[in-house]
Amino acid sequence: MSISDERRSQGVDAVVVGAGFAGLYALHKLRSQGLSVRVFEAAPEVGGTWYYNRYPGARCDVESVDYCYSFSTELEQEWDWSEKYATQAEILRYMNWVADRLDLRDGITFNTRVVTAALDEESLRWTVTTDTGESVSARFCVMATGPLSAALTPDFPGLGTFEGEVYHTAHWPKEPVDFRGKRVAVIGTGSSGIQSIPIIADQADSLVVFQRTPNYSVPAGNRALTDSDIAEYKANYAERRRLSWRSGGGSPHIAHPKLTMEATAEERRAAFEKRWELGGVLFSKTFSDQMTDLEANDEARRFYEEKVRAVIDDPEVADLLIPNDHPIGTKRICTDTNYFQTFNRPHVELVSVRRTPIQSIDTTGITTSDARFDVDAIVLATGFDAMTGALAKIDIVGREGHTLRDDWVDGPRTYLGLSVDDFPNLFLVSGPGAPAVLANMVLHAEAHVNWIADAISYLDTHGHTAIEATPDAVEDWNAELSRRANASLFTRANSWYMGANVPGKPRGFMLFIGGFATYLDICNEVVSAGYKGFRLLNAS
Ligand code: N01
Repeated sequence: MSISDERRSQGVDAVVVGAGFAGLYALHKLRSQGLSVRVFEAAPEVGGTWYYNRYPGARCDVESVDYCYSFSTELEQEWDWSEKYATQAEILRYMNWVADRLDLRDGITFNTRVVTAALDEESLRWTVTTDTGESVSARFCVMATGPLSAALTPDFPGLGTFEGEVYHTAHWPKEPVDFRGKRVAVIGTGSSGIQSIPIIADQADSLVVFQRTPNYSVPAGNRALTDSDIAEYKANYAERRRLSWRSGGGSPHIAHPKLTMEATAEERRAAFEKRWELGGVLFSKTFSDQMTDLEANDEARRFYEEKVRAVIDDPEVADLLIPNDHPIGTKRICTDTNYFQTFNRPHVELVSVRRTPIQSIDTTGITTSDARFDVDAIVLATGFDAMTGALAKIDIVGREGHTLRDDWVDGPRTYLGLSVDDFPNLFLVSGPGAPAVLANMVLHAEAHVNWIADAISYLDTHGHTAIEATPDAVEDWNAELSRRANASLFTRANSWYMGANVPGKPRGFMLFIGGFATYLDICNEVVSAGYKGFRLLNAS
């Protein structure tokens, strides 16, 4: 069912861009406050990045029981997760179920991409236009566009001439892809590559993996959840969520009580071993100082190296697969099932494009500086223009014709990752400057949407039209982000957190690394202090 033509022409209280986790919750939350809301979604269905990233092996690296909405006990109790780490398909089923359960579909216009959002400085309203020719006036714009939604395809010379199949992990087709009997190349060894490579290897006749930077990857330890697991997590959900909301990363992880080097060698080993057996990305948080103290980080890195070397047959291949150019955890640790073991298989080859760069792609294959690889299919697991890419695709025009894209030409600047000076009533969900991808993105989206919804209520209760970050608050927040990042090891990696994966993108750490709970405390303090750092405006 679509929204009536009458309502379309009237304009709405809020436009939400994107129907992923953040957009769906924004629609539900703002509607429940009595606001009229239109959501625009470029895809034909809900899901956001989980709609598109349907590559083989795609799963979330946050446990399924944590990576789902916490705002409704009914949703928590009614949905049963089948595995510790949910597949993309299960997450998408969950999101569709939520959309139906909360009657959200009639608020979403699918197959429609927002192309511009322009501020009228007098009325302080936004006009949003779409690629289908719609134009909607809204008081609030909520950009639920996702930090990892703008796929990045490097400019390999000749890629367009390749006559075989080309896939990007972040735009995987809906129809099943069958690699049986085929020679396949995968370019990229981030989370997407590392998850898909073992499965593609199972199917393909031959697989060649082009790796630029080796990545740290920890076995997921995935498993089916039993009935008793499900009963237990449901019985304890409230406590699990309480811990998550007070945690550093939005899931109920508690680091070892000692600092790394305060622990004895035996305690350290036991702690790493325990965390390794639990599996996954939280290995980087075994001890609380792993991301700030290089000596501590080295201890974790050495343990890691020992584990990984033990499963790779060829020591020279192991040398190539084990990172030596960045501390462990300074790029997001990947979570895998049999990734390193895949390189023991006779039909799988690893090529370091650091040593032998890709020079060109032609109709039948890939040429590096010292070899030629004829292939039938190329899989680009080359990641995203993260944090800013999706926003930069929209012409967002604020005061005096300033575009967000131009204002961010030297790197994104926000207040709290939520708001930008010169763009009143435009809210970012999980924008640059927030913990965003360093936290559980579902709880993070809830936190941001709740903050936005409360701000809107505050404006209405106090008779204001709009809220806008001050330039000073934005400057101070950016300085705070840098101060915190520079005191950590994060800036030592050429990561997408730093914008380093996109040629020409300004370098700078784009996230708040002080932890999820600390960040939420700061956001609450801002509110308690009467929206400190914001101007509250009235339309002329
Ligand atoms: O992308 P990435 P991703 N020539 O940027 C390489 C989340 N996620 O889609 O490292 C050759 O990490 C690039 O090399 P380098 C998660 O937060 C989560 O895998 O830049 N190679 C890298 O190896 C994750 O961190 C899940 O030197 C090129 C790869 O492509 C984020 O999304 C699953 C290249 C890109 O890796 C992004 O992950 C998937 C070039 N020109 C994603 N350009 C889970 O929850 C790039 N590369 C488990």
